[in-house]
Amino acid sequence: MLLAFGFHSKCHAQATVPEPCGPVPSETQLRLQNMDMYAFIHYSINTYTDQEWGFGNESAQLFNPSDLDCRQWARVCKQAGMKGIILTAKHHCGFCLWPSAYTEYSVKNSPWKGGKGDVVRELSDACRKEGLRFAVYLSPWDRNFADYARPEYVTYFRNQLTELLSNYGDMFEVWFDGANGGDGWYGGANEKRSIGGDYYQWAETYDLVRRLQPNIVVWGNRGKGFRADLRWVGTEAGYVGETNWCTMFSEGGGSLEYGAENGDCWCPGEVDVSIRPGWFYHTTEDSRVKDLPKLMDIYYKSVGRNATLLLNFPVMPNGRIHPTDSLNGKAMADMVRRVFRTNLARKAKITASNVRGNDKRFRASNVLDEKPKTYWATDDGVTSGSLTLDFGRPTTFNRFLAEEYIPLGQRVRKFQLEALVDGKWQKLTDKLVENGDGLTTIGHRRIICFPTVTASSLRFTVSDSKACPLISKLGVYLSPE
Ligand code: FUL
Repeated sequence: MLLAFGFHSKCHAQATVPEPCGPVPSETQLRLQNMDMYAFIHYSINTYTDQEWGFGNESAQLFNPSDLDCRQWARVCKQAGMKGIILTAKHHCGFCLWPSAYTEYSVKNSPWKGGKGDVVRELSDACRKEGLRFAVYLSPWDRNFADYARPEYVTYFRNQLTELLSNYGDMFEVWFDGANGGDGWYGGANEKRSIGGDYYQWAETYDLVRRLQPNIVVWGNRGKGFRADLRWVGTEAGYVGETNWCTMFSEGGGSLEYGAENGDCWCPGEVDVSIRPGWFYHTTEDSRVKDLPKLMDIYYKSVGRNATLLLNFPVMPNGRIHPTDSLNGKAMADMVRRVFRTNLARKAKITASNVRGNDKRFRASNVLDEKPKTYWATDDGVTSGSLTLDFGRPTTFNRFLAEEYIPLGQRVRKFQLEALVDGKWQKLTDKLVENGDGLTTIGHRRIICFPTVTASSLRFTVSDSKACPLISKLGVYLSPE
């Protein structure tokens, strides 16, 4: 035994685990990134006034759904593949969907359930029943509150945050919208107000959030020397840059669309987009609900580009989600399931150009074992390398997926894909990007769409990386065109 053991250790190098490269995600950021898709629900007084932004003087009496059903919202979102829901507990108009103790402008002064209702409660319960996670949007701007833009409002804002984060169970995210300041009702003052400097003292406000909900991710503003846990991607049209780093600069700078390769903090992008043109429900948009091809395009340009997808479903005045939104959301989830059900790479023989220390803990086949904690790695200082999948026979496909082991940082700058067709290597390009032959970042997940090809082998080459590449998954799929 002893002899055998000694022999063994001489023949097989024991490579060290790679060092982290640059900033790495926190546990809560990782958990959020693994959710892939979650829903927004926009619902407020706006739903009853056909507006996108209420002025703050609309009567609470207008809030009177005949058939409010949070269980329906949760089912619609679940069927659409969403893992959680973020509710507009308070939008810019200031109306609260829960009976806040700090204002009269809430459901408690509406006819719905005789003023005894609480939408935040009903939806948080429904989410739990459907196995979804729950979260809230609390607008920092409040066009109803008399003291908005004065120090008193910050206390009010934090009191409301405390109510929401204390009384409705675990939340996965809190969303602090950036729209802030301008005209509003402000308790009858009816004027223009603006805020300056660090009005909300975000550092303290974020501390409060984290004290109340240690496992939460904050979406929102940057303070001096720090950023929120997630970033806006600079558009609400449903895409992020094809190059997309999870890193940003905490002091500012870096691109919302592309991230910052040499950033000093982990701040992944979240693609927020509505299934309709508006965030709130408008009958006039019933024929403009995004359809399956558009939703798939959004999926590939968000989840497929190293971001999470936050897809909004507006609620109708009767208190339900429209059937078209529900059907189209479900069609997207069904298609995603169908496309990614069979990973053709799992049937292939895989070889690597370089395996870290020839140590089998870092072998090529780790990318096919469906275990997120195992990965293929090269030796330190080896910042390029390839994995070749030999299918053994002509195989037809049009989608490629790769994932980096991001707990040790995002590394890959550039990669290439080639297919062996009739004995010749052919380059595959990203058909969703103009000039898509230069494939760039991977991160948590990258999906490349290309015209259907029949090949006997596929070669994935990392051509440039910040440090030795760590790849935890490869996938090859055939999608209906
Ligand atoms: C924006 C807001 O002004 C919109 O009304 C909406 O809530 C969207 C998600 O964020 O900035």
